[in-house]
Amino acid sequence: MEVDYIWGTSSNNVPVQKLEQHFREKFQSCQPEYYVKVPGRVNLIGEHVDYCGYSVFPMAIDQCIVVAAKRTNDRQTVRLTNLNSDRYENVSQNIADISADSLGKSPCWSNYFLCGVKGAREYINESQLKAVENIGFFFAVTGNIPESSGLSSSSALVTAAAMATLVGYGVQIDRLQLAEISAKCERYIGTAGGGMDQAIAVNAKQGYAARISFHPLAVKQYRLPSNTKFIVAQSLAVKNKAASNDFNTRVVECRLASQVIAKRLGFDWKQMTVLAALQKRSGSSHDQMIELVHRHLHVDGYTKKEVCEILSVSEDELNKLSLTPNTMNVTEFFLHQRALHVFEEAKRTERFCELCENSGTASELGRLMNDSHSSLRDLYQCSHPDLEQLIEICKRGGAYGCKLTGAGWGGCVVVMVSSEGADDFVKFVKDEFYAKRTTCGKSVDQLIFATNPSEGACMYATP
Ligand code: ADP
Ligand code: NG1
Ligand code: MG
Repeated sequence: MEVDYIWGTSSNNVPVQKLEQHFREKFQSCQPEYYVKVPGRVNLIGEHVDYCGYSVFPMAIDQCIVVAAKRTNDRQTVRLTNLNSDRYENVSQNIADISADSLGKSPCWSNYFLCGVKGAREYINESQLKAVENIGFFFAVTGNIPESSGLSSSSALVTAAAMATLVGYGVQIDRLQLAEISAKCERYIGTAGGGMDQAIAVNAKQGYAARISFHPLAVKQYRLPSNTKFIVAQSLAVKNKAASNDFNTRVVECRLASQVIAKRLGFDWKQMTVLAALQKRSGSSHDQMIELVHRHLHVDGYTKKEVCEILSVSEDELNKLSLTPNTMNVTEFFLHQRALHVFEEAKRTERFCELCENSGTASELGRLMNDSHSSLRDLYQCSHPDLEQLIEICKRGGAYGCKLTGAGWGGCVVVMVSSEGADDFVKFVKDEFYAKRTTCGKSVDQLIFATNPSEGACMYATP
């Protein structure tokens, strides 16, 4: 069938024919009307800074989520199925009843999808909503992005759902807007992400990595050094970001760091919800911000009581102004370490972009990736012992640079190697890391692979 032809048939691509067959089995022998495909991503540098307002530098990967879709007359009902039906249950949901409260209750797969459906509906205006009120959907989903591994399977799923819904409603949207609504609606699942994943998933261009900046969202495409390759390797430790408060604790620590420094500087601290806003308000360079961290934030953890005293607010006010529902019970906040990571990482990301623009060497770029990782491990404390072993092996294997990618606490590393040394490098890591572990039935080639910058989201209408 043509879809397979259009999207290629390499081992990295998803089984679209099987998806179509599954669609027909589940949905009364109907054929899909259209398909939407959204890729995962790997972030080369700029980790845990997007939600602070700083630029990031990701590229899309081949692995993706694919949704097969058809509009129905079944008034406002979404019927949702997954090719992997052992793992992901079928769901039938009235569209008008999707609420933020219900989505935030459980990070189950269908709730990620329904976040996207809700996001799409929030984007369209009253009269458009009226025009589509009799439309329901059949959706069948599959994907091959390793899950909960920092390659952004969640955002590919949410974005694909938003896009499939808008396509079905016949609503036009530009790519930057689609990225913004997808970032916003993924927050219904409970994670306070910054928008990198959805922005690259939608705006990636084959052959390019991208510098993504925020407020306003902007994307600039970059070629990567020609004599290098990027390898992605899984640590085999997984972490669902919405199932614990670790991710949101980091978001909140950065917010509190910004607000405490703002208060010390005599600014309106309630407005300073992200560190980049504080930097803009104070008109300082990255280095000057780093000095402010050393001057105004102590290294020991802050209790909630101490933060309240500094900001002169009650605990209830702090909950409302600065915390998320799942961080209100956190007892200790590490403001110095988190803010220091963010300002230094923002500076490294700028430098990485400059080097890419000005023929920087692979060693220079690799050093920045290594420094990023050390900071994520030591200041941001979001690594994992298994991932640290993998990093150590990658360094011994001759990497120019390597770091965890995505949120961390497990997941994947991204490694920069020389093009000619890539095969030997992969073999070395297979022997030293994967040969010594159980890989849960996964082929090693799925666990470590070279990746080229892929194209962003696309759709295909069946004839
Ligand atoms: P990631 O780093 O991959 O974005 P998250 O913890 O943010 O990890 O999200 C992972 C969740 O996304 C999974 O637990 C699952 O609910 C959902 N997901 C990812 N891929 C798929 C898929 N192919 N089918 C269904 N759900 C998926
Ligand atoms: P992953 O690990 O892919 O869920 C998360 C955030 C990003 C970014 C990175 C860390 C979401 C949807 N994604 O990615 O925005 O903050 O961590 O750089 O919250
Ligand atoms: Mg995610």
